[in-house]
Amino acid sequence: MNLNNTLACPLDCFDTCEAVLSNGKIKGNKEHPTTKSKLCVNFANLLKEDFLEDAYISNEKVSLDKALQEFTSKLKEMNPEDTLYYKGAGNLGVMQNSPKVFFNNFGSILTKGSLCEGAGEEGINLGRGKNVNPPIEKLINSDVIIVWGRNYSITSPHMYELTKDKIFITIDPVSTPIAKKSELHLQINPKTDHELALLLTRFAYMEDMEDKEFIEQSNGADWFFDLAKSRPLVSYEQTTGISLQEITKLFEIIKNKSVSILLGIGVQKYYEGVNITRAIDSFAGYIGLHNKNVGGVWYLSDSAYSYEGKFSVKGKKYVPLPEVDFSKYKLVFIQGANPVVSAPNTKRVIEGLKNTFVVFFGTTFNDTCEYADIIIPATNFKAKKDVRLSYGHEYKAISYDVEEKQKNSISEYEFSSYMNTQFGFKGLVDFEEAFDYYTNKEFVDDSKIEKFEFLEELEVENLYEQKDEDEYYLLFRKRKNNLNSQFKEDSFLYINPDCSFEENQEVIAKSSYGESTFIIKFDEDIKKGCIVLFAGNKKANYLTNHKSDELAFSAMFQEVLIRLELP
Ligand SMILES: Nc1nc2c(c(=O)[nH]1)N[C@H]1C(S)=C(S)[C@@H](COP(=O)(O)OP(=O)(O)OC[C@H]3O[C@@H](n4cnc5c(=O)[nH]c(N)nc54)[C@H](O)[C@@H]3O)O[C@H]1N2
Ligand SMILES: Nc1nc2c(c(=O)[nH]1)N[C@H]1C(S)=C(S)[C@@H](COP(=O)(O)OP(=O)(O)OC[C@H]3O[C@@H](n4cnc5c(=O)[nH]c(N)nc54)[C@H](O)[C@@H]3O)O[C@H]1N2
Ligand code: SF4
Ligand SMILES: [Mo]
Repeated sequence: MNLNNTLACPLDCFDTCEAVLSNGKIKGNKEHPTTKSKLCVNFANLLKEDFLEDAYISNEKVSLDKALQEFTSKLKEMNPEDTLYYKGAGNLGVMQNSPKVFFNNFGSILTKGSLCEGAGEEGINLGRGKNVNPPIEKLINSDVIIVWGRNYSITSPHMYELTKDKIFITIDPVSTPIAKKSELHLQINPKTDHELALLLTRFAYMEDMEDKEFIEQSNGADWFFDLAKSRPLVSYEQTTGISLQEITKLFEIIKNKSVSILLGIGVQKYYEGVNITRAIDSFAGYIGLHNKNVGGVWYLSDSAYSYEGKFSVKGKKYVPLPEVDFSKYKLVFIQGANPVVSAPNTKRVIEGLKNTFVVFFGTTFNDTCEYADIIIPATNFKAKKDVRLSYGHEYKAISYDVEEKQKNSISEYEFSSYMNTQFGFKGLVDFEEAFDYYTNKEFVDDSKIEKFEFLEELEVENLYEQKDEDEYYLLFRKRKNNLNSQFKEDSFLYINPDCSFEENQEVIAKSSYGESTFIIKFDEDIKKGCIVLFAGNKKANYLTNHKSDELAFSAMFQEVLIRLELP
């Protein structure tokens, strides 16, 4: 294999596929351990993407140099504290982190927390002391895979391909494609996963399935078990929507089997998302899934855990990402993000962007560009070298520049170097040094948990207690044909046909944060009482809350109830 013709898929996705350019064609690299087969629709869409070829100042096309000069002089007028650096997940290559070094040198406000996996990550951290997945071999070798709040076959199709012959159990309010392939589907009520984890823990005890050795070496298992004992078993049936017969069936399936849990972001998009996730990981600890030769729990792991951060900074001031109020700054720099669609509380986001000077740095003209005063085109992934680490498994993907960059574009690294020079700041770590480091650093298995800390206290404000009969839970899912707000979105509102509305009818959806109109589509796979919107739906976030969760500065897109009305 020619070593310098691979391409890493830059998209925010568990699989972190590697492509290869051969005979002028870009296709999946069969030699990459997790990619193997062909790439997905989103990658195909990315190859066809209309990348920005011009810079803009106040909607006028200008050269890249002009835009950079304008930005530099604008920034020179600013008090650093009045500027914000906002980075999204448009490209997950490690070099994307280089602009943060410049903005930190300058003294801009940075963001902390996440719109994505943050609450769950903190839940895992609090139990394990880190968020590292076991090697994927342990997943491939397990007998049973419990898919918990994750749309497994859609959001990680290549990982799924490696494990498709397993016995699956799915825990999800929606009958997802993986739920349909499962031996057992627990169609749980939203935001009751912590209760299910406690119920399962009770059953595990009754079935003599606790891992005494692991419990002995950990802290707090007694407290955790007390939490599980604190309610009568049958009371969980009503709240979780899952019968004790179904739980019995689950234990029949996993008894004497090696078990893995694939945890997704569905369980943690709530105010108490940290502790809900921690309850699940504690159940896993209780039955001994951690630190074994086979099986374990996989979440969206900290992909850079064992790496030195070549571009890491210690900022002076951070704001929580979901809560960003753009209007508070005189200038905001938005890189690789589309907050007009992806951030919570769209009305607030748009008002904020209208009241500040917006600089957008990205590859495409997205919804956020409508509010940009300066647009700086970023070089597309085929024309810049980078390395992608994976949050799904331990294999990385390497990208070489196999194409000329689009005109008037600049890579993130070049941009940062340019800006550092303009301001006389010290340079970045050498590009080739960073690239070689990330490319060549060998995998070390850091997943062993030294001392597990079980969840000892749990207080959750239950949505089911707040919900009126005519209100709906709001669920979000990722979709096969788009990647968050990238590529063509699906703007319908999906609901179980057993409702008082008609298909194709227009409805106004209202929450306490805002409202928006949608066209209804029926879907029997959705649990009654829930509505589903796909991530990337341009109107979705008119309904969502911009406050952070309890502990992790993470967004809580599903901490909301919806009323539907006719216009
Ligand atoms: N094709 C495609 N792939 C993607 C993406 C994409 O947009 N498109 N996005 C990427 C990104 S950014 C991420 S973060 C990952 C996310 O990957 P996943 O974690 O698989 O994300 P979702 O599709 O949101 O799946 C969440 C699942 O949780 C369910 N769910 C919702 N609420 C609850 C609940 O309260 N309890 C339980 N048990 N389940 C619940 C939903 O019905 C849904 O099936 O996927 C990545 N991969
Ligand atoms: N309601 C609701 N909202 C959600 C979600 C949900 O499930 N429901 N999911 C959340 C999740 S999990 C995530 S991860 C976020 C994602 O939200 P964002 O981080 O905003 O990501 P995208 O919407 O994919 O927008 C990425 C943009 O990055 C730009 N881009 C692409 N490649 C490059 C590049 O190489 N360089 C630069 N500079 N720019 C590039 C493109 O212009 C693209 O428009 O959305 C969150 N928002
Ligand atoms: S499955 Fe994910 S990583 Fe692989 S090509 Fe598609 S978007 Fe990229
Ligand atoms: Mo995400």
